[in-house]
Amino acid sequence: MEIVWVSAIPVAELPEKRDNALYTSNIFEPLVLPDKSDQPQVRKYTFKLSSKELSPDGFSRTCYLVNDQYPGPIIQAYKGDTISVEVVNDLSVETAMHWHGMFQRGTPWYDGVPGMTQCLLASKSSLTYEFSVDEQSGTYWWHSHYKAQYLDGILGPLIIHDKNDPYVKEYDYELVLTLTDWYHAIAGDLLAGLLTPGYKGLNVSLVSGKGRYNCDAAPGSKCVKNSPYAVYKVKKGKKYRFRIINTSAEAFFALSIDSHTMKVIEVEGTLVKSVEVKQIALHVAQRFSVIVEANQEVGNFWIRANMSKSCIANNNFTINTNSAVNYDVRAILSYEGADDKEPTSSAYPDEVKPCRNLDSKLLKPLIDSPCPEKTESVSFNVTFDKIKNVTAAKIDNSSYVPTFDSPTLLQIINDGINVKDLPTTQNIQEFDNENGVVEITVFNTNPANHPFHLHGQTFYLLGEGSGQKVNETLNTNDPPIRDTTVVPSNGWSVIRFKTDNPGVWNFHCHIEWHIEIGMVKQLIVNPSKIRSLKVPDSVKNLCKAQTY
Ligand SMILES: *[C@@H]1O[C@H](CO)[C@@H](O)[C@H](O)[C@H]1NC(C)=O
Ligand SMILES: *[C@@H]1O[C@H](CO)[C@@H](O)[C@H](O)[C@H]1NC(C)=O
Ligand SMILES: *[C@@H]1O[C@H](CO)[C@@H](O)[C@H](O)[C@H]1NC(C)=O
Ligand SMILES: *[C@@H]1O[C@H](CO)[C@@H](O)[C@H](O)[C@H]1NC(C)=O
Ligand SMILES: *[C@@H]1O[C@H](CO)[C@@H](O)[C@H](O)[C@H]1NC(C)=O
Ligand SMILES: *[C@@H]1O[C@H](CO)[C@@H](O)[C@H](O)[C@H]1NC(C)=O
Ligand SMILES: *[C@@H]1O[C@H](CO)[C@@H](O)[C@H](O)[C@H]1NC(C)=O
Ligand SMILES: *[C@@H]1O[C@H](CO)[C@@H](O)[C@H](O)[C@H]1NC(C)=O
Ligand SMILES: [Cu+2]
Repeated sequence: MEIVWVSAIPVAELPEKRDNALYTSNIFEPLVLPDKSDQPQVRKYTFKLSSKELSPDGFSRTCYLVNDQYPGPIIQAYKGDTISVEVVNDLSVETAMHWHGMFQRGTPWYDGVPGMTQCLLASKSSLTYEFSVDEQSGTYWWHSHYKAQYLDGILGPLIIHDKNDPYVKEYDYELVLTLTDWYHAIAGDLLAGLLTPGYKGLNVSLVSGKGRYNCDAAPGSKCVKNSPYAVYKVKKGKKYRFRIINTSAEAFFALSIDSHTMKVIEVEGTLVKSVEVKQIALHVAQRFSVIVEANQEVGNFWIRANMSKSCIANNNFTINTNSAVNYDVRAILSYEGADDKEPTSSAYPDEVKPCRNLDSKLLKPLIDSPCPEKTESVSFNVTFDKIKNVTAAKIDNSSYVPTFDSPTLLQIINDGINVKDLPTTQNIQEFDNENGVVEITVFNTNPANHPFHLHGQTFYLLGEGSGQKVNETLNTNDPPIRDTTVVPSNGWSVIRFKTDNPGVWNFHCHIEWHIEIGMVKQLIVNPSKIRSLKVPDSVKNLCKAQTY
């Protein structure tokens, strides 16, 4: 075997020299942390979006890349800093950038959801997104929030360090690892295909942008065999904090490293009491930090990202899969001084349940955070249906239809519309109590699992179960705090959060195919407060410049 020390694609010439060059490390190298300064800093990045050929799994296709990198540049900042990213759209299509997990308190217009918080960023235009990260630290990511474009390459890690992180002494280096399913067609075409029965789309999976496609399955295509595995180099005796991000469209992953255990310390920005596991479960948009100690004999070990076939619903409602898909996705953990032979290490038996959250009982917040009493409750009922022969996803019998030319947030602020007057296809839920605590129960009446993600805040996950009735005791004492949770097939989940961050917050299933067919709710938090916010002209101007 050839272990290739994979280096990132060189950063293209940037419009001007900014922090990019300093912190956008090669994803396979330990993070180079930004300078620690006593004063909060503005961390400035420029993201140039362009269309390029790339073959991360050997198969060559057109991708949408940021600064010519896949995965895109790693944004890093310290808690308290301001992140400022100039997004320059050199694609021939529109886009919008979402900063996944950022609270955006006071800047809801930078959340990057077209139709809710901004108009689309037209081809050949730019927008600087600027937001502070005062209240949060941890492992996040950024991605396009338009037409599943992140599956074409527009995504990357976003790491907020905490100078007072209590775990910082327990590891020597930090590494970032991303997991994704990968397709050989532009996502926009896949979306169209989704509505065509029997379409076969999913091809392979990637660990940190590297995978291996069986080129024999695609005769006549531009495909190079034995594409190199992703390789993470470690030194014997050292400890590594792996920041793991599931950036896939649909696939569920069970991740393990042969012969090594993983000490989980963070889930989606919240530190947890450390717990040792052999395998972690990652649904769409979920993130973990784990500490891995390089405590074995010098050698090479498989990193296994087992993609569970059973969780990829092979039906008309999702993307279909085919038998040539490689579900056994691998990368390599290679000790310094090891030979260049392929690992011969063997896998642990499965520890996690396919398609489900990692057991919530394992994820106790490090700082005691009992859940506040609720002030109101709502429930959402998720179903699939057909509208004019086309599959639609519905919440409470209504499929969300975005209004790209008049985002809800701007309608409320600029036009002073009454939220209640919005059409039913806007799937609005209003919460106008700034001291409120809302409890949402999501009922899922179909056999697919739905990883629901809430923008603008984290939530307490009080419980989840089977059936159409909440029949288990909810945990209000020490529930996990997350921003994404899997609503189980034919089951329910109960979450709670404080309605103290004014904005229009997207609450949606993160399976791209389900978003696009309407599995979305707009939570309008404190509309009376929203009206007094001042939208920057740069954001308003996007709507004036609309050409679509
Ligand atoms: C790979 O993807 C292409 C394009 O989506 C599809 O036509 C093809 O059937 C897939 N093939 C395999 C073997 O996965
Ligand atoms: C992560 O995994 C789940 C499957 O559990 C998948 O549906 C989801 O889309 C993946 N992607 C992200 C971004 O988390
Ligand atoms: C899925 O599509 C096929 C082909 O059009 C159709 O025969 C079948 O009834 C559909 N199944 C469901 C559950 O809609
Ligand atoms: C891992 O993959 C195997 C083979 O596809 C499957 O049987 C098993 O259920 C998977 N494990 C998990 C936890 O998904
Ligand atoms: C959700 O909607 C479905 C279909 O209309 C219905 O059968 C089910 O009882 C509803 N569930 C709840 C909890 O309201
Ligand atoms: C819907 O699909 C059915 C069965 O394929 C077909 O007979 C009917 O004409 C279609 N209706 C519309 C409005 O396209
Ligand atoms: C769902 O809405 C449709 C109209 O869009 C209506 O005909 C139907 O009765 C509604 N179903 C339920 C369960 O409310
Ligand atoms: C709740 O209901 C589901 C579905 O009917 C059942 O599988 C589960 O065992 C029940 N749980 C309890 C605690 O009764
Ligand atoms: Cu879904």
